[in-house]
Amino acid sequence: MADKTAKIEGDTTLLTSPTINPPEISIIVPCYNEEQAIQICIDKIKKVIKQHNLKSEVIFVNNASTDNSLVILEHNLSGFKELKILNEERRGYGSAYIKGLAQVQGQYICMADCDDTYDFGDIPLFIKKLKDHNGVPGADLVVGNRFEKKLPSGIMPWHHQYIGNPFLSFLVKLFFKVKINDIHCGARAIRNTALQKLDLRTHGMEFASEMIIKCAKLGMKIEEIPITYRIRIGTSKLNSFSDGWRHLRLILRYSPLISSLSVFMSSILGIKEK
Ligand SMILES: Nc1nc2c(ncn2[C@@H]2O[C@H](COP(=O)(O)OP(=O)(O)O)[C@@H](O)[C@H]2O)c(=O)[nH]1
Ligand SMILES: [Mg+2]
Repeated sequence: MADKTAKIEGDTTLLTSPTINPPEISIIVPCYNEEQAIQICIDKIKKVIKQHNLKSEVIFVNNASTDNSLVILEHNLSGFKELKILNEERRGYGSAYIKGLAQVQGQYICMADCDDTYDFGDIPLFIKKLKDHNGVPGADLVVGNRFEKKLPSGIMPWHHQYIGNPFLSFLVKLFFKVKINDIHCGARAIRNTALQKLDLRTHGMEFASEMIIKCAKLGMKIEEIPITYRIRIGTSKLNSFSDGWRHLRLILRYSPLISSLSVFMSSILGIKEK
């Protein structure tokens, strides 16, 4: 095990099997207490890599799990040469991604939850959308859309499916002129060159919105693809109200309407913009 361990900074240990250099694709998965689903996700990722001969690295960011997630991950190091494990002590979906995205080496980056809801078999579809075709540039960001295909009933709380998600997606479409219908979808892919321009900072679930909003504000090409969404294994880490509020607050903070209002109010009150 010792030769597979390299200290990289302060609180972080990077555990890795010998790397294949340089990967074209980075698959990154945040994980907080997902012991029931993690092995299934690992096996599905291995399968898609093998089937499509993907030149990839797979980064699991363990968010200080208190269950057996890390033990299961470490068991997989031998026999899975693409696997890397990062530990992030700071809790939060965004914290996990910020840690992982700082390490990616691939040209194309795929992201998905560690709960078996998303189909890792879709990775080649996401990559295809990112790549240029016959001189037509590919997308900078591709986001899955869970609502285009029929969802099994009860797959998510009704207030997420019919109120929270549509409302917040509507606001993002309205304010930032993006044609994305499922802004919270965790299955997405982004070009590394695009990622480098984003300076992503939020630590909670609102990270998902921040990525889309910043791409939109920079005029990047954003596309969506219909995906299959399955019933989650294990417990959801999403808190409807606090996470919903964090998304809304972020949308308002970046919205042109609110920033114009604050400039207007500042000018009325004689407050100088910094
Ligand atoms: N909420 C939360 N999720 C985390 C954290 N760290 C990693 N995650 C992972 O982020 C992903 C999204 O969370 P999930 O519970 O599936 O949210 P949902 O898909 O909106 O129900 C899962 O893979 C979690 O394991 C964390 O600190 N908080
Ligand atoms: Mg999930």
